[in-house]
Amino acid sequence: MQIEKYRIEEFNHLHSAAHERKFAFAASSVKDPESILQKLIDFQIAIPSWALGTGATRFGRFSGGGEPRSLEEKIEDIGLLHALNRSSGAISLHIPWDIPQDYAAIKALAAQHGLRFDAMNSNTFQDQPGQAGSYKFGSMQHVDKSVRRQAVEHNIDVIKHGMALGSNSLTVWLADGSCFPGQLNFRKAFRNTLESLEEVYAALPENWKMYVEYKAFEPNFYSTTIGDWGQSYLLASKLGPKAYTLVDLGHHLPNANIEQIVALLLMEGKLGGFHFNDSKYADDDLTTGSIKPYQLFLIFNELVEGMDARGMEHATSLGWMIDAAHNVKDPLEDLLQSVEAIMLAYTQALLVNREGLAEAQQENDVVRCQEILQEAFRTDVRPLVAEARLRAGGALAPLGFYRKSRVRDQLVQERGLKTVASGL
Ligand SMILES: [Mn+2]
Repeated sequence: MQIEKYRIEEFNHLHSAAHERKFAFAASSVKDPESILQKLIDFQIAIPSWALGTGATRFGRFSGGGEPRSLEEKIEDIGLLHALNRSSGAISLHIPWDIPQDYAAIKALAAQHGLRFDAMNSNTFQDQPGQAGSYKFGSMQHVDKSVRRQAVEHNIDVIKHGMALGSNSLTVWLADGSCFPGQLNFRKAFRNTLESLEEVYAALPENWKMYVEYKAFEPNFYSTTIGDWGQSYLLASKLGPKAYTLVDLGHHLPNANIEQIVALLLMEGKLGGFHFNDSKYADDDLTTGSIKPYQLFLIFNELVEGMDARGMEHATSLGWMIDAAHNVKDPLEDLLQSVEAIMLAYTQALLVNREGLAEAQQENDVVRCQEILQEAFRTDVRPLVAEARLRAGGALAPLGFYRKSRVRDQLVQERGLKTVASGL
């Protein structure tokens, strides 16, 4: 389905008086609202193709109706999101779940919805039908060279799919590790992984980036071969200038100071991109901003400060992606909430009084430091985000529009009630 522009305009018209009042107030209390609005209009977050169906736990999956049954329908779903919020203008594909049959047709469909192809994701954490070697004991770390070779070739394949679609980055997340002490020689596993990644790196086109994602644990529970930002940073540094660390918010041990990790990686020019989600315990893949919105703000605070210090473009110099999928929400509503939370945290970070903060830090005025950060965090920036969306042609309230126009009911009518999104 497509959402006609006039329906969004009608909806916005109904809400415009209330919005204008709120926006006038919000704009009057911030410095240079026009430049903030432009930054918000430019900022786009890639939607992962695997987040459009209801996610699952190890215990069960409760599929909703009207889920996308093909890559084409996944692109249509992201098109719906982007039509409503104008901030979801990219898709991150997972191979082999989303191998296009016809590149030109898929590119044309994406372009029709205003979407570009963000990072491509490889998969060596599952065995695929007909595959020669098994990843049961790892992929790029594997003791058997032929399994490592298979993993390398798969990643090179993913790069080729990405080149055909106009993507320019590859995200590598490895489930490699061990479940029991003694199972693995850590040094050999790391060296094998480096050697495998070097072969993939050598196949990267000139303008491509490689993101090396880390994760503390799961599916392996004793050791993970790329388990933290140090291991990822080490690999990215050894690989070369096209390799970067990717930070997934859910991939840390409890209470890790993610904002500090972000600040240091940025300082070293090795932060590549993000997988946004939220969590209470570990890799819970919950809606971004649903549990720890202050942490999300603190991360954006470091991002804005660090990118400005290096003269980086906020919108384009890092990869911004969501990586979440869970069991109980309509996936499209969940993604609308996630994108909104990211935009709010970004806006609040833009409001931080940088000079005041630097001065207070210099004077060890701890109280003032906290006041400055929380002044920005507690500002209601929703009217600013809504205004940016309005100017970009989106809906003043994307979730409100989605529910009022019964988008999910229409998707169920089109696709059926018993659908299971392909892939995850
Ligand atoms: Mn991730």
